Amino acid sequence: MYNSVSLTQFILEEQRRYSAVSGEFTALLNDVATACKVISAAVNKGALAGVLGGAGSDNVQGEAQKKLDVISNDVVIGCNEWTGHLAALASEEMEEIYPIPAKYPRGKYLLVFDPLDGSSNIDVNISVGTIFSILRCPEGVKEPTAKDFLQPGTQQVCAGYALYGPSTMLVITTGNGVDGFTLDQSVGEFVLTHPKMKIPADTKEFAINASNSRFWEPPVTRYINECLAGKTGPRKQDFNMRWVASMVAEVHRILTRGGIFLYPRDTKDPSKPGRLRLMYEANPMSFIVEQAGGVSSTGRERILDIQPDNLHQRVPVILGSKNEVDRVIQYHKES
Ligand code: AFP
Repeated sequence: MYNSVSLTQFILEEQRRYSAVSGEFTALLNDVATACKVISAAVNKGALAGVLGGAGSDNVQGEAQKKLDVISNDVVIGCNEWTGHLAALASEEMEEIYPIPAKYPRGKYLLVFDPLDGSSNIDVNISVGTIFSILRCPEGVKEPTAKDFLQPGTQQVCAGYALYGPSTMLVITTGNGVDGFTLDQSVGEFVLTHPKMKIPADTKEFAINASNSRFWEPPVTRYINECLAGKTGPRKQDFNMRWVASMVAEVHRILTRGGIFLYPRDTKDPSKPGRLRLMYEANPMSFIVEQAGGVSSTGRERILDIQPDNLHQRVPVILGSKNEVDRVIQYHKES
């Protein structure tokens, strides 16, 4: 007998424990998990399925799309548009929202997602992932528009990511802690392997794209310089640096063993207040990080409190182990 706790069993039991979680939500989460399994299979086949390389198009951010960006976007839509649980979807890869077509029933939830985060890593066979956030469609809205998605991160019903690494994992929160599931390829089920993930408050590991250092603001330069000074500096301890260029992989490492991740505000492109997108990168990851005991901030404010004004808006992100993120926030205050 298979006696591990599957994702389906886990969310059904959560649903029974917390009446706020409806059967419709449980079914939606299962549909999202199915999409992640399909994407995982495509990522895993790689060159064998001819899915590597560019798609020959740009997304709304002006970034060159990879074939797998486009495939993953289609998979998430394909697994969710007919189920009756969603009113609309929005994605990094689509300029406009995708209302559920009239031929299908519309549900009460909105799904925002980055179908394949870190996709510059695909062709070099390094971990990538899918990030998602589930919101409620505002009461009484029959024809959702982009405005209905513009809810602060505190309103998220659920957030999660799938990590396509040496193993495929799904990590989710519905506001009752963070739980991690590993895909058992032999039976096609996500199995609970990392219950109640917690981020240690202290860390000696930081992640930042140091090639941007000349564009950083003084509080970030101060923090990183102190880390680099190691034992001989004011922190009196050595630090280690990591940069995967895949936020899913960085956040997963931090959930597993602690750390701090920074994509801070910089002066590289004055039109962009940060690199990462609020609705489908920063918000879901901040919900997860906070639920695991960590902190997530722009340096000036809590990310989950930001009132979005645009579906594709960018924000600075500093998240991870509480004591380190609090220190960076303090440096911003002192600056
Ligand atoms: P994509 O989703 O467009 O691949 O971007 C990945 C990402 O948003 C995030 O996952 C990384 O932390 C960051 O970009 C990497 O940025 P650099 O190119 O500056 O390393």
